[in-house]
Amino acid sequence: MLSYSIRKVLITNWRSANLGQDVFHFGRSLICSRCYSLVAKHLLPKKGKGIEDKKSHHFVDYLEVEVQGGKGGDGMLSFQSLPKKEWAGPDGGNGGHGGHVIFKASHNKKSLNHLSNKEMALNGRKGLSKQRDGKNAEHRYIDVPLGTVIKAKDGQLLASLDNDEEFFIAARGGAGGKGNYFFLSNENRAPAIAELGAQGQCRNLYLELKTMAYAGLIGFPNAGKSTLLRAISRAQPKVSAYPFTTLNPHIGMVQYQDHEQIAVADIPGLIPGAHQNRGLGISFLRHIERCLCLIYVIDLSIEEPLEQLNWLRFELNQYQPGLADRPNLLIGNKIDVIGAAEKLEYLKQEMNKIRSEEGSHSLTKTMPVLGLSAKKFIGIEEFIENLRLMYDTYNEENTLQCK
Ligand SMILES: Nc1nc2c(ncn2[C@@H]2O[C@H](COP(=O)(O)OP(=O)(O)O)[C@@H](O)[C@H]2O)c(=O)[nH]1
Ligand SMILES: [Mg+2]
Repeated sequence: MLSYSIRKVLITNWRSANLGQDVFHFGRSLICSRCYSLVAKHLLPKKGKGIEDKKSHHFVDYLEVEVQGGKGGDGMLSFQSLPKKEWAGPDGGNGGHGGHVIFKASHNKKSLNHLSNKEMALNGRKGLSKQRDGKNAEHRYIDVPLGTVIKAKDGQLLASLDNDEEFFIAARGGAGGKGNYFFLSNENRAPAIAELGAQGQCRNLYLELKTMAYAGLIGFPNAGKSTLLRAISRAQPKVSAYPFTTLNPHIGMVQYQDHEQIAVADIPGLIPGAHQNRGLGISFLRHIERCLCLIYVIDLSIEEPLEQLNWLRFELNQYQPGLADRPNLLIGNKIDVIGAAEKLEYLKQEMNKIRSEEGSHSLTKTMPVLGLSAKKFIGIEEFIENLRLMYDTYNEENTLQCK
């Protein structure tokens, strides 16, 4: 594990370096050429994966939920009768209040998978005779990830839960009804009325995550995004030789020796014309918007990989100007295929031209363009190490900006 100061030196060196000059490989390790220290090594997934693909859970970062507060308990209508006092007066207790539905931010949650389309709180209990009030229902707390944004049906922003334990009352429970003892007065010594409990609030809300993952795998169908995510993490997106095998985003966690974890998302559905809602639609571009950095995955087995890169960048920029220039890493996948190495060289030159243009993120200017084979595990380690370097540099830059 690297100490903070060594890491800082390493990051500064790497940032100021020209392509690949300040980090080199010694055996299977990435070494900084100035301080000769190791970059934190990753931990490839060791535990066996499930046999069935069906078992994999896709990642939910946008959800419509109907929230319903609990109903208040009804008030009791009752009159007391004692052995020597037959008309002892009213004694109906009040009903208990219904529970609220409350969204609470928690660092333990990473996705909205656990939420269902309807979330309800419990009802309050009825009032009883002998002036016994019904029990209030417990509030229903639902944990959501940090950075969850809650919006109303018309798009109005209701809450943004950014800190641990922050909460938002999504639906209020109904108040309990009053029992007839409550209505006892000098004017009315035997009130024969009791209230019903109020209905809980019911509304439709939209929940979305501000940040879905640190890095998103961006590429056209069949580029090998899902294969790559399977190779670097324990996530199990479906892999097949036909387009649209993966229909939902999947998230994998890449783990490192120093306990750092980087979330990487496999985002399917990007095709030419996606920004005009073609294919699986514009919603997939919205997923990309929620990634802090991009990993372009280009298929080196096709005739014109450069064209694929240009299309990808065009689609992203059409959806949101500047999106394609977020900090990024370029990957040429399927390097095992004949003729792929030459295409990769060409791609490197073109990418360097794009990156030298103004507007590109400074972070990516020194990032190498990597060739790998996700299927045959060639170049995976180097990719994971570069991912970590990008992550560290990104954090460093952001802390500097905050100061
Ligand atoms: N030869 C070769 N084939 C690959 C490689 N990576 C993925 N594939 C194949 O490409 C096809 C599409 O892969 P998939 O991961 O589903 O692509 P996705 O649509 O981008 O998620 C599958 O048949 C994979 O086996 C690779 O590195 N080399
Ligand atoms: Mg896929």
